[in-house]
Amino acid sequence: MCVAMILYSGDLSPYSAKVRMQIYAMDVTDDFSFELPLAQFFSGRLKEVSPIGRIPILKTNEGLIPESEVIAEYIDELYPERSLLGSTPMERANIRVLCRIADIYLMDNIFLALGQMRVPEPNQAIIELLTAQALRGVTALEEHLSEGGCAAGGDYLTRADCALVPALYMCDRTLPRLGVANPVLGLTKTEGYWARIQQNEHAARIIAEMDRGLKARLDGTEQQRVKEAMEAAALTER
Ligand SMILES: N[C@@H](CCC(=O)N[C@@H](CS)C(=O)NCC(=O)O)C(=O)O
Repeated sequence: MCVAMILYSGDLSPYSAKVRMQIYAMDVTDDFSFELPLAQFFSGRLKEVSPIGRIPILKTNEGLIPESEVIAEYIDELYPERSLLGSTPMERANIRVLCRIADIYLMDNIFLALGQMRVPEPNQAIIELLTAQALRGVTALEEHLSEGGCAAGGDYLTRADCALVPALYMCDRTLPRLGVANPVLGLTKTEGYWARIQQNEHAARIIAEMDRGLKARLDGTEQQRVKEAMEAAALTER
């Protein structure tokens, strides 16, 4: 299978990082290119590309696919011999539960809470409501994670690892920026898993990309690139 697909994706976007890790782990990177339409993304005009207006978005020769979990399923189905979804119905159910914990209970809540860092007067009640939900998600993760090995057990990566690496990155490096300590600390299985999975080459690659994105956001490089992209877009629109 050789299809030229474009993944609209950002370094720091956890939902994008999840899909990139899957592509790296399935060893199908040559079939994809990775881009971010900076001017559209940062001016809230990504809806011109896809109605949901959020990354990741996968552009295939059949059309556009939004939503990281739907893209992940699509990629798994494109390369069934390399699928990262387990081999029995119960394994697949377990992997999907871990993916949902990562997405819905961790990433969604932390990502929404982060929005308060961009407003002039952050609302502490909103931050507390959302981070409490993330903490509850981590407690559930502790129960669902496998003891040792990868997230769903064994030594092989699954989509659960691809979703959990960016989610746990946010717990580790993002939540503290909101004044909340990493909730994973002290949870035996989750803390051990996070230490272990960072040694995996695909996880390490994603973490390095997210670090690069965080650095660019904090040191002003990202803002400068966005400004240049906006100026270039304004020139072509004239
Ligand atoms: N449920 C979506 C969430 C995607 C999402 O929120 N992406 C963020 C970047 S991490 C985004 O594009 N935000 C732009 C916005 O909120 O306007 C998915 O799983 O793909």
